Amino acid sequence: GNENSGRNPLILPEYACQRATCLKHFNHKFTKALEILQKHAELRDNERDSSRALAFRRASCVLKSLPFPLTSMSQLKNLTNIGDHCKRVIQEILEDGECREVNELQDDWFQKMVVFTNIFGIGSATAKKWIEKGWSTIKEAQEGYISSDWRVRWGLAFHTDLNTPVNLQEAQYIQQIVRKEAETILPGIILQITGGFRRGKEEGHDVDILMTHPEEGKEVGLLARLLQRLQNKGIILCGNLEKSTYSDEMLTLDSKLSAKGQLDHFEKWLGIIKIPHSCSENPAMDYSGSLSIISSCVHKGTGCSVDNSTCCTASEQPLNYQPLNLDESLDLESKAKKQKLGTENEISPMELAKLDRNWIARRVDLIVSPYDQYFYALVGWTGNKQFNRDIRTYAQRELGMKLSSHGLYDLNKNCALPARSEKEVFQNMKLQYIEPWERNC
Ligand code: DGT
Ligand code: MG
Repeated sequence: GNENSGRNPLILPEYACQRATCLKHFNHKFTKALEILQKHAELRDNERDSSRALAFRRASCVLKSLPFPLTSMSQLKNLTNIGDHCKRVIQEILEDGECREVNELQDDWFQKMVVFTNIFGIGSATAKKWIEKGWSTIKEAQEGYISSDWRVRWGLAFHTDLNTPVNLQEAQYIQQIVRKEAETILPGIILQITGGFRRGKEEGHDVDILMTHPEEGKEVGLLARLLQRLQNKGIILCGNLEKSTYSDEMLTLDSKLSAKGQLDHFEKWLGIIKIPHSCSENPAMDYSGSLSIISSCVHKGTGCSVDNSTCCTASEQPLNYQPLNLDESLDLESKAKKQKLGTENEISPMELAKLDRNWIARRVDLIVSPYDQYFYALVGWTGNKQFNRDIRTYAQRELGMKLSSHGLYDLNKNCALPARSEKEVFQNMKLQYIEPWERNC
């Protein structure tokens, strides 16, 4: 073949959305180090650090795409996105097998920050305050911190559960429960696991499920009804239903949807559910019986619950999901009565976590998209985050288009570009199709 391509396989396209980046690659030694630098910069959390964090991530992403293990600095010559700082780190690892700066970064402060920011609902600002107070363990935070945020109350209480990675079988089990209930409410529904599992990861920190229906408008009201059913089954521990805030002008205007932002305006539920311990042994089995047994106690949040509007454990906000039809309203009424009777049994998340139990708490995100936005939503919710950043930047800089999870807008021609498949999303941006498992930047 072409002499140049044989000898010089080192020219990679600039954007990650133009090349494959897989979970398995040849340069973990280097990418792990660069990602520690990235993480450290993220945790310090100021403006200068966040652009440094991105630079480390971009360099790491390039090395993940290399089709061979890096053995000499000269191999980096034609590669973009690898700055001087990254080069120094790579060189040191090539020479000494490790990098002193990276080793020294992983100090006490870093370790504590990682532990604390891994708690659901805790960001680097709170984590820093805890460290300033002299806290270094989850236990200290559990005993000393009173939060008005339901995520933090449950995140602290169920820290052990939520920090045990979700495996593929658990993800499939959760998908199966959600699918069964969703199909009962809305036959013909399309439902897809997205996030890391769709990219081929075997473990994750949560399960992301995206839903739509091919008939426009049918998806409206689905999520509230679905949550009501899941709640009646006793599966839901807590969560927050966000209404859709989308309107068409957001395709062009909204900075929340920019290359930097990962946010969107879909109706979604972020929460915690419980699944049987045993489900990863046999995900095909129907555990609905055992789940209703598990669900027989009612839970109550701890701390000052000033954010009732966003909290929805069975006892904190029994009427959160506003069912649409009469049947379910009746159902709700009897449920509310039952809950009144059961108030003596209410226990806090912390007490609930300490019970001898046959279930484990899992983080779940449920997202509903209208069908005409679905394939853009699918790309956005498959990620990963760095892939999203890159493909959005590419669209903006190279095409003058605005990409988000809601669609693609051509800023020159002033029109939206619809897509009826994920492949069309890529075609619309003049990109070769990149498979989900090649989006692990
Ligand atoms: P994991 O769960 O640790 O295995 O990692 P991922 O890659 O599944 O990350 P996750 O669960 O935080 O989010 C799934 C993907 O969805 C992620 O690649 C970026 C995207 N994403 C996360 N949150 C939002 C959001 O609020 N809006 C949009 N459009 N995308 C989001
Ligand atoms: Mg995920």
